[in-house]
Amino acid sequence: MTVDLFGGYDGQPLTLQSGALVLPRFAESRSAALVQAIAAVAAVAPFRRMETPGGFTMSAAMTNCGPLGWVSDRTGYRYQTDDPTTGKPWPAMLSIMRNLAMEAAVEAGFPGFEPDACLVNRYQPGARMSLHQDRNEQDFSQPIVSVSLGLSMVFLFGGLRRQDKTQKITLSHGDVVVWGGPSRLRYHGVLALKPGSHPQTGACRYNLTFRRAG
Ligand code: MD3
Ligand code: FE
Repeated sequence: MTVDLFGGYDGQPLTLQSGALVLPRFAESRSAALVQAIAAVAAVAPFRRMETPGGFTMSAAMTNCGPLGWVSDRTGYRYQTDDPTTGKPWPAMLSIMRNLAMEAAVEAGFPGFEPDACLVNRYQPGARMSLHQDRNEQDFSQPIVSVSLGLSMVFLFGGLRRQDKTQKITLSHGDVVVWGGPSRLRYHGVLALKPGSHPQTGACRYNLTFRRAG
């Protein structure tokens, strides 16, 4: 896709591996509104650092919006309709978020994608995410769409086994990636965020991941 001068998106899609498509700066023209939407979500469902089943506290802070939200605690990983911190349903997925995810999925050849969960990760300096698979969702034929905002971070993209070789990719403000097909279950993670400052997000990076969880 090419959009006019003011639409913003000018990057050429880049295939990392079969099913994994980077849309450089696809979200850039909407980034200020997306950062505002994150603040609105966090005003209802605050960012929190979740505990893992193994008893560690994750270094990234998280919240969710949409009908389902991803949670982790000592009993495991799952999606649920209510925020365990507030006892209330997760806030709605704002249309600016959902529309972006659906448009990116169309670009990548997944026209039926209708996300029911948006996990919002917030990384401050030193925060990271170790190599893992996303497999708490019901239907692996549906992709995951990720949106990076703020500071850049080095992303690790591996194979279907934890020990497979990983590829390093820098993901920057406004970049969108669609992870589907044969890449849907690849291992992935992010290296520790380096200190810095971004005009829209300050000292952090946000990552939105849109999922069809239920
Ligand atoms: C590849 N988040 O929330 S986004 C996660 O930057 C997660 O916050 C990272 O991994 C972040 O689960 C990476 C990129 C991403 C998301 C989901 C994937 C890559 C993926 C699912 C399958 C394969
Ligand atoms: Fe993941």
